[in-house]
Amino acid sequence: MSRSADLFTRSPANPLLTAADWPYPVNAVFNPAATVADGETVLLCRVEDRRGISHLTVARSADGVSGWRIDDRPLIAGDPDDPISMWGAEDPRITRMDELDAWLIAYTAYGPKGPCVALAATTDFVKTRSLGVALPPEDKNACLLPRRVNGHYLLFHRPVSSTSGSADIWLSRSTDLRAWTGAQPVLASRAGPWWDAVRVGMGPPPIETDAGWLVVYHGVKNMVAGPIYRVGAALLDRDNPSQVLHRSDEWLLGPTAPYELTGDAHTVIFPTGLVHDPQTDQLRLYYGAADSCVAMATANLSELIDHLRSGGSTGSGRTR
Ligand code: BMA
Repeated sequence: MSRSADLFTRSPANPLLTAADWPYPVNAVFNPAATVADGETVLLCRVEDRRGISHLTVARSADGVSGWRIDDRPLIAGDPDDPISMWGAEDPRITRMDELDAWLIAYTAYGPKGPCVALAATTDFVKTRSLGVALPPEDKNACLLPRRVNGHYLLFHRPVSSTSGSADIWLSRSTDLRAWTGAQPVLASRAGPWWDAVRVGMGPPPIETDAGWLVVYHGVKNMVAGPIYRVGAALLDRDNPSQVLHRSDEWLLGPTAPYELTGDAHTVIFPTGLVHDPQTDQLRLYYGAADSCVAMATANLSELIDHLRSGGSTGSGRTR
């Protein structure tokens, strides 16, 4: 069995994108959604402007590592007159939906009402069609599965309980991508000293494999010096994705590189984009580092699945 610490390898080109690369003045570039379109890697980056408000801008690259071409304007931004999004758009995830011949973007719309889940569709990453608010505050870290399961579109999301304060991964169902019902808990934060005890949230949209849906998620532990955001993984049942088959006990990637340790938020790896190359079986995990820049790490999909099946804990981890 591979050791959990050896599964991911950081790109030698990290950080891939920083504020200094941007074609207009910005404070930070991080938490990128990722997909492949027309043979190119497309990242939809969270860009924090010099007011502190975030929008989402596209960067494209032939190899997913270098030669980035960055749009000179946002693809998605908040509306200064709308209390739902006047504080910006954050933390997107992109799902390719073959059934719709489109990409669906789930992102956090932020305003005085709190963060909520918004959806938009695009066919070209030049213009989008808003599908509105999917889930009201406080909810974020949402992403869609790339296909329907038992006739339903499935949206993973992370509501926060106002009574217990728990912040766990749930899923909801829809037949029209507008009305979301049948919410069910999927994966809970653990407890006590665990690395994912305080909060968990879905990372990129899960990837379908023979062993189940591969989930990459972030977990948070609070330290005296502040929170640490790390990366874990799990496998969900293909036909019933609220069922956790395996979950990594150890984190698979934690902040150790200088660009992950220091930035606007120290000690943060926030995974939001995942691309699989079936030819090489390589996974590219794109993540925000220290809320300041975009970085990437690679892994082998089969090795990751073997690791989860042989060494991950079984069961939902619903410890609260
Ligand atoms: C989360 C989100 C992310 C951010 C992370 C670390 O709550 O707001 O956008 O990257 O915190 O600060």
